[in-house]
Amino acid sequence: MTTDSDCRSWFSAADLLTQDASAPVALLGAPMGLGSITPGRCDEAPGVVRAAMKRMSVYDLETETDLSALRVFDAGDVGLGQSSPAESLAPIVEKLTPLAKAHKLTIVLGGNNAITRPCVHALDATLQKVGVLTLDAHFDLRDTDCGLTNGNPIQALLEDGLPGAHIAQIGLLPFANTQKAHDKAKNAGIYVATAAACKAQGLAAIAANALERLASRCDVIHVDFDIDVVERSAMPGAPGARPGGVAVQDFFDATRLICAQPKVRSVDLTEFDPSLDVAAVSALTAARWVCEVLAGFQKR
Ligand SMILES: [Mn+2]
Repeated sequence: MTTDSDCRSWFSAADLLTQDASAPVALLGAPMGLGSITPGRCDEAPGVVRAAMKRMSVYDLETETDLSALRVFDAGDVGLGQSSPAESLAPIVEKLTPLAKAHKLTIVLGGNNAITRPCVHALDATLQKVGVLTLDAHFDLRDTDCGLTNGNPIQALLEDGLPGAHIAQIGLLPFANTQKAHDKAKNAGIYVATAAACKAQGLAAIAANALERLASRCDVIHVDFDIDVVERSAMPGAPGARPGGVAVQDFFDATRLICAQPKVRSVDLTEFDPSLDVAAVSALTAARWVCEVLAGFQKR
């Protein structure tokens, strides 16, 4: 048997992970489980996604893209224990800030959506030079008077001082958001594109518009991929996913386009709850998302 025989196994996306900190891309788990409006096990997602990466090859035959030369520094998981979203800000920022400085792109595996606020703080402590793009069925603009949850990271960022004009939100769904949240987005000057607009014009085209707008105003960009933006029939493992969400292929295409933009310095994947998954549909979607992030990065 030759050493490169693929009769029993192949070089997988998980084999791109390395302990060599000089790799251009970093990966960090942020297993935030508490503070979710729908209690669940999003804390299990980083381990499940890493395991599912073993089931992905590193070759995309459709575009003849080969990721085998790329390496990803696996920085492990932030030890969050039973920390609340408020308590998790400091440990995530502490771990992520040096990674985001040292690497051209850092992938953060949540965790629920409450990790997005610390991710943005890690990229720019001043919040004046950073842009935020969300692919999400929800605005995440719920009030913060009851505390920080996975339903208010964008509201919390606005209150922290992030300019609304530095925020773009795409993939929003009807009957999944309040009029109050919509009004907040309008009043803050947030760029908004509904799921219907993303279907009509193409999610990737909308993402390109949103990114261009952010790139013209900001030095660095964080992208929150809340996996509940995907149509629920293709995303059983996200409590907030709903029928009518974006198609999973559009999600993949948009991910690759977004991650080709050099100002995108960090991305997060949130709201994957492995305890809800069916037939590994969501785990394999999350693993493919990692591959698409890397394929986009390699186009830079
Ligand atoms: Mn969300």
